[in-house]
Amino acid sequence: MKLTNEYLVNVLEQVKKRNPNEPEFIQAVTEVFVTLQPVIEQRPDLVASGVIERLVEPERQIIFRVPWIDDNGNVQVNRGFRVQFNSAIGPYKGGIRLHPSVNLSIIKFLGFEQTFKNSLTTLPMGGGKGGSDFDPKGKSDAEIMKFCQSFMTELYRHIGADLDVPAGDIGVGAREVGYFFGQYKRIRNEFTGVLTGKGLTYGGSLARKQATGYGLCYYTQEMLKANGKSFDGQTVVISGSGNVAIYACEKATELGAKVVTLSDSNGYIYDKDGIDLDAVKQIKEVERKRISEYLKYRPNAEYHEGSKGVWTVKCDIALPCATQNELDGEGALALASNGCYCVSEGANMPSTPEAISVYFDKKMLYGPAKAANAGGVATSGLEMTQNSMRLSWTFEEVDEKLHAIMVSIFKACDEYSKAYGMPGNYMAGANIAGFMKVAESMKAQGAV
Ligand code: NDP
Ligand code: 2IT
Repeated sequence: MKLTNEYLVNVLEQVKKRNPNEPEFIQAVTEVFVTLQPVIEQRPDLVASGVIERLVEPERQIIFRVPWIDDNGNVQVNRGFRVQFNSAIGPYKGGIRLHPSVNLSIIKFLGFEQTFKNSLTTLPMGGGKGGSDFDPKGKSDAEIMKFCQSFMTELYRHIGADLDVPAGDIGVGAREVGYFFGQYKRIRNEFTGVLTGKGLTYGGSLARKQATGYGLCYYTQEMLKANGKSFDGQTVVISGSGNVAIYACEKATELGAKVVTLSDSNGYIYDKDGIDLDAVKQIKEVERKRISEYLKYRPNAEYHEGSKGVWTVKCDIALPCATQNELDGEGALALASNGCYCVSEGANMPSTPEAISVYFDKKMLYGPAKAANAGGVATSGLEMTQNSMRLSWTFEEVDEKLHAIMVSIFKACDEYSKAYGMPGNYMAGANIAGFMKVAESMKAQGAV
């Protein structure tokens, strides 16, 4: 699909002019605009109320210095970000990413997509995202704590349980959320549900850790079912070996699939007998080591340098769960030529536009990130609910709600794709369904 709608072409030109040097943000906006064309043609009222121009401009962007002292007594300085993108349907909500590649473009693309994703969850959450170019790799626990405390020493004044509720993303799990929470509580002198993904002893939700990976598989299962297929007996390739990848691997295996790969930024492992997840959890969650260590547990598995090679492994279903633009046109063609018929996204924007074109050309099933990985933030929403009620639900209760949400997200993608004349295009379905709720809310609240 091409962007031909004159109005959207003009707005996109403005976005490009106003945000030079932000390729990821422009990529995310372009994808959404292409799929919104039929809506714009039918809804001149949304154009008249300036919804589109407002949607692409964050409500607030905060950039700050994060100084901290390393273990050698040296001062280190990182850059911190929080982009509060859209609060039309609820308080800003979205993760914090700690990775050396973090910059404003990446945080803005993530915050923009989060707005649509959160809308799809059916829960009242706006869109936001934050992060820093801090690299957690090789840092001691004390350094991680000092960084997190310094980051929160500025961030605390911009967030709150009814204002903006951060959580984890790349490089941020329960350990970092714990340090953020402790510092927030100390400065504010207030114990509130200001972050999600917390530890279970102080307000965290059961099943939040599993939620993104499990949710990805629940969504994919619905998409497969609607197309006469299932996970049972299928070979699955997963990239990444972090929080999303691990629990996608666990659920896909439980649903009868054989997962044969995982990766990190250095390379990928191939285990033809199926990934031994206990070994992976030990390496990644306990020891925080590289995925190449897997061969110590399973000497018959293979390790290959270079993460992109993972897409050359023969499979039926691919679940990219590492990072943006990890799967390009060449990777998509390699998947297709090996018989892969389904790509469903655990990571945010893992497929380049060229890869997405291949999925459509080859008539593959494509589960877009905003829908397929929404289980994480949906369960964060459930954590907020539990915190507000000062109650906690059992694992089964949360998992059941997560499952129901993912089923309803697939249903929305399917119905909207059909209603706008693009049956089976779940990317368009997700973008339109997510957009409609936000757009109606923005129109109703006036030009704010
Ligand atoms: P983790 O930090 O737990 O794991 C990230 C994984 O991706 C690691 O294996 C990491 O390898 C790999 N990775 C990260 N950056 C790169 C890169 N530039 N090139 C190659 N590999 C890379 O993060 P999560 O599992 O939480 O997040 C994975 C993806 O899922 C991200 O896109 C995130 O935005 C998305 N997501 C996460 C949710 C959550 O709840 N956590 C919810 C929804 C989406 P290495 O160790 O070598 O860096
Ligand atoms: O991209 C995402 O949806 C997340 N990193 C989870 C955000 C959250 O608030 O749980």
